[in-house]
Amino acid sequence: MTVESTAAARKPRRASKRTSAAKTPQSSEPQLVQLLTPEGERVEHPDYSIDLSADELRGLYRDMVLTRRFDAEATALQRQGELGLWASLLGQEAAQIGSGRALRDDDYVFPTYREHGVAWCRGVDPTNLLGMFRGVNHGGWDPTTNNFHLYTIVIGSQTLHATGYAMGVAKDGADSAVVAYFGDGASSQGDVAEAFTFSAVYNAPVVFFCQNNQWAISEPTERQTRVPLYQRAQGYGFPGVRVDGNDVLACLAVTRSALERARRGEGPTLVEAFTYRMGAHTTSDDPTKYRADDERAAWEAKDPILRLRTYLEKEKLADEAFFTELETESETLGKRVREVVRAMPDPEPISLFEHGYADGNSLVDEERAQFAAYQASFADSAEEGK
Ligand SMILES: Cc1ncc(C[n+]2csc(CCOP(=O)(O)OP(=O)(O)O)c2C)c(N)n1
Ligand SMILES: [Mg+2]
Repeated sequence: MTVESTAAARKPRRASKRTSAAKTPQSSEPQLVQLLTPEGERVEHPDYSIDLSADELRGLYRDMVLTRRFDAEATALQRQGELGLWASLLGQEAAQIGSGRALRDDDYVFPTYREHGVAWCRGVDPTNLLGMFRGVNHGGWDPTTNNFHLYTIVIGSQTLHATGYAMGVAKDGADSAVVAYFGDGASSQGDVAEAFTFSAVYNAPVVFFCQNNQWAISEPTERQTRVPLYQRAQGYGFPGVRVDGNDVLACLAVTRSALERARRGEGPTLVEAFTYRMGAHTTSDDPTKYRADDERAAWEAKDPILRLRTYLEKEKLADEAFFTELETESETLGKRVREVVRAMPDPEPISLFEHGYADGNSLVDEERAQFAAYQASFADSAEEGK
């Protein structure tokens, strides 16, 4: 590092309201892998090709629309007090559906807290995602049913879980692969660096899928890295690729290729899906405090759903009836989500102690007993007050 760059790195700089014109390493270079432009034009890439039927293309569109509809419903439910918190995926549908649809059933996924589109692809009922955000359970689904691990909030830790799991897959001699999802902010965590090292030296069949949505709460990506994120992989000895994260076709093709590489025993790949968090970090966040409106407007022009719709319409791969039926299906989904969430019963407080250990634990048993006594003490005092 030069003296100048060290000084620049140390110089305190508040994350100012960034405009779309801001010069960052990410915006100036390099080329993204792209198969569908923001204008809905199909383009070819020398290393990644894809040939999908009209049915498959409509399927990807449907996945993205329904995921966005579910996400909007969850945000509304939080605003109505039905959920404690919600982390929206708005804008990241292509990154999640493209990568999610590249997976085989026997592959295993380690998500963050924002992977609602991937959960959809894994066949997790969307209503199951909401229990944790309503505060009625610690997860809401059995990870072994859909090979989709529970949401992980401790930033970056799931990359280590994924690496360990992938090392186990390799030892079992299976040809399935593992995907670890994480964000641009998570890329600064020590856990991610350790996961990169271990997966590389053990040649683990894992794909690191980083959704660079430009922000880690209020910190822009230029506070996470001096080089484009995908280039980090080079230092660990495995390939990295940057894909247009708003292009569902490119995300599918690139993830498929990385998964195949992992299955062939050639080790990890880092995929950087270059995308944008259109909404707030969570419903507790107010992005108007730290980012400029024109930035969001610039990304709206690259909307992942709109560009596929333009392509489908232009190529006459979907007719009006398809879009109308999908709208009806979306509304039915929204209604079902609302009804199921509102009917979720409050748990017994003592159930807090469940699921920590598969075979029980004496300390947890002791804590459970203490808590039971504490609860009983309320009943006693109510009795005494009579
Ligand atoms: C170890 C740890 N440190 C800090 C936090 C608080 N935190 C929650 S989300 C977040 C930002 C993560 O940003 P990024 O990895 O870019 O993912 P995104 O939320 O943008 O999808 C932080 C710092 C946490 N949950 N865990
Ligand atoms: Mg981020």
